Amino acid sequence: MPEWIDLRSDTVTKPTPEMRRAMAEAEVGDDVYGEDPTANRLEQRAAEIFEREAALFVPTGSMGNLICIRVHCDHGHEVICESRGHIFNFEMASMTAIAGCLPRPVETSDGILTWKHIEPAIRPKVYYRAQTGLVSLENTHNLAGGRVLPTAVQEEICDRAHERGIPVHLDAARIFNAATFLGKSVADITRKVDSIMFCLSKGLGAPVGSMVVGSRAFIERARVFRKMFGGGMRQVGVLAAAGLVALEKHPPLLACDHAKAKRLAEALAEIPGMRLQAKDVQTNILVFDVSGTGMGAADLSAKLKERGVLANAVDPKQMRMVTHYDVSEEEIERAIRAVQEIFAAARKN
Ligand code: TLP
Repeated sequence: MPEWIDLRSDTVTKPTPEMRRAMAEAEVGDDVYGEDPTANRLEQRAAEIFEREAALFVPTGSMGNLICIRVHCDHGHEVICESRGHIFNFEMASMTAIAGCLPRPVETSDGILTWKHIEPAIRPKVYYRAQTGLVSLENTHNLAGGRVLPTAVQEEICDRAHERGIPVHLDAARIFNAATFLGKSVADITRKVDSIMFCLSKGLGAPVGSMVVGSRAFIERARVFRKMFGGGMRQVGVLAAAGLVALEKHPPLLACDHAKAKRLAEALAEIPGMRLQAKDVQTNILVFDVSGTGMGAADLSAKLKERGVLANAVDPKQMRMVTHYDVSEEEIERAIRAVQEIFAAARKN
């Protein structure tokens, strides 16, 4: 296999030697009986770090989000989310197919849902209208280019939604990236939401796994639905051990990923027709419109692949590039040169 420079996602990160060692040496037990000491330790540490009562290890972020939706909502409830949100676009319509809920997507210009967007989408409390069961937020917002949800905006949403008896879930897949950008703790930036799902297997680098965090009562119910959805795992400590290394050691590394994304954005922004502002890049994701260059996103993706760089088109016009610890600064420079060469060649033709 050639050595790819893989900018498709931070999900591609491989476990570090320290993670592999921890996995090999993990103490394990049957977690369905609550007897896996490593999984229990990971759950306890996640709860402590988020300053909540309890946490639950789940196989994927998608299952974590689905579990939270199912705990909060009944069949027939509506879930308000941002129209480019992951739960609406990339989770196999599971909130409908499995949790029996109807997504109520709301469009924003920049991915940042505010109470002004949400309030008109709430259903009136009359028996002949489906009821709003949940507001689901995303921080950082993946398809909005890793954008960080300002804490004050999120807290206002929580206060207003709670006044109406509506809970708020946070798809916090990349919450450590948001915390790094804001220079705050993850506990401080998630204080008012009712449930949190964050991923160990993205920028934090664990091979598998996400966490659901919330009150003890919430997590007890989440454990029931995890089992119902087929996610009750047995000697899962081998995975939790890598998750513990990710959680304890990797958050400080994310600032480096952000610097690499900024550098990439600055260089790409110089290419004529590329719609991208380096100042808008806050974390480790770039989503940018290439159509002004005269080249489609799929075409650029294919040309990059010929030069050893992997990056996905998210639609005919937009590309996504994601930085992570398995792409070095030197590889970022090589990726930049590849893009520059592609456009220089295109201009000659
Ligand atoms: N995102 C993946 C793809 O599914 C798009 C990626 O490469 O970015 N919430 C958010 C905000 C996510 O970005 C993702 C994964 C998930 C949830 C789901 O996590 P997994 O992949 O563990 O189910």
